[in-house]
Amino acid sequence: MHLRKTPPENPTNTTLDALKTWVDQVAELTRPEDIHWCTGSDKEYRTLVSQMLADGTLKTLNETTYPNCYLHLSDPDDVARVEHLTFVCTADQQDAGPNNNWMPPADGHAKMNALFDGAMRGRTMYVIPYCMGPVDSPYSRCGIEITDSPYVVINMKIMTRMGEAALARIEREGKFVRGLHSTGELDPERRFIMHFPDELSIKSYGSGYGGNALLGKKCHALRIASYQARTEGWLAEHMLILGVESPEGETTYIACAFPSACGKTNLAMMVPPASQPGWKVWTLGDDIAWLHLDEDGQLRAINPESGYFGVVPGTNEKTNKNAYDMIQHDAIFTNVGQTADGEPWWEQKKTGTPVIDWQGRDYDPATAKAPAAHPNSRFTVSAKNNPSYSTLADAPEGVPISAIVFGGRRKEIAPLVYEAKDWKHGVLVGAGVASETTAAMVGNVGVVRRDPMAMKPFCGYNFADYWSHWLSFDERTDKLPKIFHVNWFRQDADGKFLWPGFGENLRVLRWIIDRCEGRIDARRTPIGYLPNAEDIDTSELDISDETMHALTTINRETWLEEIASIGEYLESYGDRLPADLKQEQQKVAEDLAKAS
Ligand code: GTP
Ligand code: SPV
Ligand code: MN
Repeated sequence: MHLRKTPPENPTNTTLDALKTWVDQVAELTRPEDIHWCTGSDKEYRTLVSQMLADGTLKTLNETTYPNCYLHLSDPDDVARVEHLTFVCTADQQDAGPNNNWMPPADGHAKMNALFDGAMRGRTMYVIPYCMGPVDSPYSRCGIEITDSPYVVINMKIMTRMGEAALARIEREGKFVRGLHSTGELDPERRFIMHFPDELSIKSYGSGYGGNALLGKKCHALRIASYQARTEGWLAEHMLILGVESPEGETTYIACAFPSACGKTNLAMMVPPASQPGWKVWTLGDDIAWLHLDEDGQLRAINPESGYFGVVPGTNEKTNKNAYDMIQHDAIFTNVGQTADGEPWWEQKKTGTPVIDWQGRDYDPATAKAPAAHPNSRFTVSAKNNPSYSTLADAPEGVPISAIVFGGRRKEIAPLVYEAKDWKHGVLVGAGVASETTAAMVGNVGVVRRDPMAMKPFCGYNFADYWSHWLSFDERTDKLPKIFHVNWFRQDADGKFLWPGFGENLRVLRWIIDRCEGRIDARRTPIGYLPNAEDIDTSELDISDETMHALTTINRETWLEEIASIGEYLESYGDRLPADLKQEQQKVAEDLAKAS
């Protein structure tokens, strides 16, 4: 039995009774020392940073070369998302589907409430009002995250529209997603990320890591939002949004879904190479897109986030100059190494030498067996730091999407780019996405698994119902975007990438735009339209005709196996699988069998 002290006075003057009551209930359960309602001000951010510098949660980096940059080192057992500990609690298990871990809502609450009982003793409880999307957009949705982690508060300040404006909207609307988070003991045995989509609520305990703890991001903006989006007729997707501006000044907006650590941030802010004069890329978002049909039947996208929580390793002036530049100031680094003069260091940084690793231990590159930065080390930075930031990222109406692009990390099989035959076939292309696993989640790295629409870890309901929802858009408008598939990660027998990637990916985006505009032909094959090799500009690239041939053709035998494997995967969804999707799969299988 706990000795129950009266919880602290809840200092809010919120006009919303439901909110005040919930905060009181959480304080009653978790027993914090203090309650702080976050205003979202810069002063509040600085005060929290000072406090964390004093208690060692944050460390200052070199103040001359990295002004206002801080380093946070996580518990070594808490550096990635934990899919095996992430649950969707719906009344009927079938609604969560085979793609989610499931628990009955009552059991989920009981389990989580036991963990939260007294969890905030001696700590401050922060109440964070946030808005996902521009505060004045009808497409945006709000939430409140209650947490005992000041690290979460400063990250939420960068990643979301956080504070008073969000609270005002919540009070006006009366509706908000309830997220409760505590870092707890950081014990992987006492860690769960639980979602209650019918109640629009989230409970997360035992992790301080990004996707597990910044509840506005994957928990709200994808799992809960995808569930809500289905009933409301829109889509919440794991997609970057970018604008490609041609030398003539025409901008085409594209949304791309790639699995975690498969190149969204890089593509979203790529710098066009010198060989592509006059082309510009504008970033709308790097991780999440909310897509709505407008009154004219045009699909429009907003980015619900306002910052980037990006993979650090691999970032340099050559691969991603915009990201490299934007993290030179006003950034939070999590789990990178450090140089002797207090600069952050990570693999492929190209400058400096690490002397301390991501666990704060002495590091000697000459003898080290492991990287200095954790492979999933991250930066948190405001989107406005990005030199290619598009001001339309704040537009309440979003941007019109001309192309949807799926992709994965595949050594073999998937060509550089192909186009789906139509929307229905495009849904099959998305459902069939497979990718090698990465360090963004706890578990083995490099194992190929199905990751439909890059949403395997994030779809808040049964994938079969999700595909039906995607298919239903075909009946609602005749202006749907074209759907494509790309693969930047094909390798040769020696494990060398066939395609240079990064900024050179613009060449592929140009092919996609040309196809959207009906400017070029392509080869119709059973899996979709493949480019004529000469239609992808390779000027000034050191790439052989044989390599381009390999990248733009398919092997019938391996594709027969691939489509059969996709068929088996779809079958695992049983009766709920939409018949149209099965038909699309069978059509591809038959056409491949007939092709010679
Ligand atoms: P999440 O934030 O986990 O959702 O990841 P993301 O999809 O935004 O991936 P990101 O852009 O951070 O890239 C992850 C890793 O892939 C980094 O180490 C990049 O350097 C590498 N990468 C990105 N684009 C390319 C590419 O075109 N080619 C190759 N070879 N590697 C790439
Ligand atoms: C991902 O894993 O897809 C990320 C990082 O974008 S996290 O916020 O941890 O989800
Ligand atoms: Mn992501």
